[in-house]
Amino acid sequence: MEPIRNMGRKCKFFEKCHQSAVFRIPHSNLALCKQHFLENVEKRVKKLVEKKHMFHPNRGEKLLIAASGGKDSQVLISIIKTLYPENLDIEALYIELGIKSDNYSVDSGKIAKDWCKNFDIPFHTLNIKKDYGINIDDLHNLRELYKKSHWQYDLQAFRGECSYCGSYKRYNINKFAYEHSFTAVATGHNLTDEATSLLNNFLNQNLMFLSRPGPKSNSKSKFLIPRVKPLFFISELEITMYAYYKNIPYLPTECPYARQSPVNKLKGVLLEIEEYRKGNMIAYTRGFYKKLQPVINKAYQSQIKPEQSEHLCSQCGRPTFGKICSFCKTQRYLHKQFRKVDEKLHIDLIHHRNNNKQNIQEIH
Ligand code: Q46
Ligand code: ZN
Ligand code: ZN
Repeated sequence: MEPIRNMGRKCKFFEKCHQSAVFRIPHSNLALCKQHFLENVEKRVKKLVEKKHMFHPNRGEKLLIAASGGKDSQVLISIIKTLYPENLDIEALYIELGIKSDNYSVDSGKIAKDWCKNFDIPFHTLNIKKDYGINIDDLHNLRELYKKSHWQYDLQAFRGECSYCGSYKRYNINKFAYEHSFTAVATGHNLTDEATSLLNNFLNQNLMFLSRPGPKSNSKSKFLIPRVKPLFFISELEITMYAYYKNIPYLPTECPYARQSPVNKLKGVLLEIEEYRKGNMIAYTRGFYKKLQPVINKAYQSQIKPEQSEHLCSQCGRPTFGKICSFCKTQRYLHKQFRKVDEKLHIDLIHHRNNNKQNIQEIH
């Protein structure tokens, strides 16, 4: 979708509307006025929710929304409450990541909380520093220390703040949803994010990620609560404009670590392609999930050996293919790294000598 520069154009909504058009949807080349643009976005979200059976009102289902204070989750909350004002039990979970730069975590938590309060949505917060002794700033400080200390091996093994952050969020949102009997978890992932991660997975030839279904997860494990992405086919620009026209508050500042993420550069490439191939992003994402994903999924499933079938992690009790799940493995590894820094350089980056001693002992 692109903003229309020539404001003299009329809305093309079934030729019935005589308002000035404000946007053109690239894949249908439809120019729409503000009201019909908002309705168009809501209609497309509703269609996907129903087609994929993401959640249903009046069936006693409990939906957990992953709230971040960013535009995607703020718009998601607004659209869901517009489409399903009642008869759907909704709560929100905010993960406090401990990002201090620009007051990022504090401000985003406040915006998310206020927005939920506006709709009477119960709001929960989970603080990763309290639960695991590490937050995202600690991880960033660890990376900076690797650089200064010329610990090349450790620096190369460091996956990046966003990768660790994503795993904290995924693991904890699912754990919370399971422990509190939610029937689905909704996240604000948009088309631009999805197309970008698709391209990234192509380039990395990551069969496991490429085999995953798009807008709704399909795990058969009772421990994994279905994850749904109602904004899957709504672009980032559409979401920004939806927020603008509906006066939806969101944190305008970007997370300081987003800029360093290599995936962010791929997003720039896709947006450039979109400039000269209008509608490319949605066509390529739709096409992939319709034609290629089923083939890749079949090929990937045939590679899984019987002994890789699902067990429960010996440490946290969550489902895993090994003895210990990847989240617990990562926790062990990270705590080991922080201890190494402490022992070699006498720098107690996460204060684990005092505050988190019990947590560390549990992990080791
Ligand atoms: S919050 Fe976390 Fe994002 Fe910040 S560290 Fe990266 S993943 S950019 S959505
Ligand atoms: Zn119109
Ligand atoms: Zn585990």
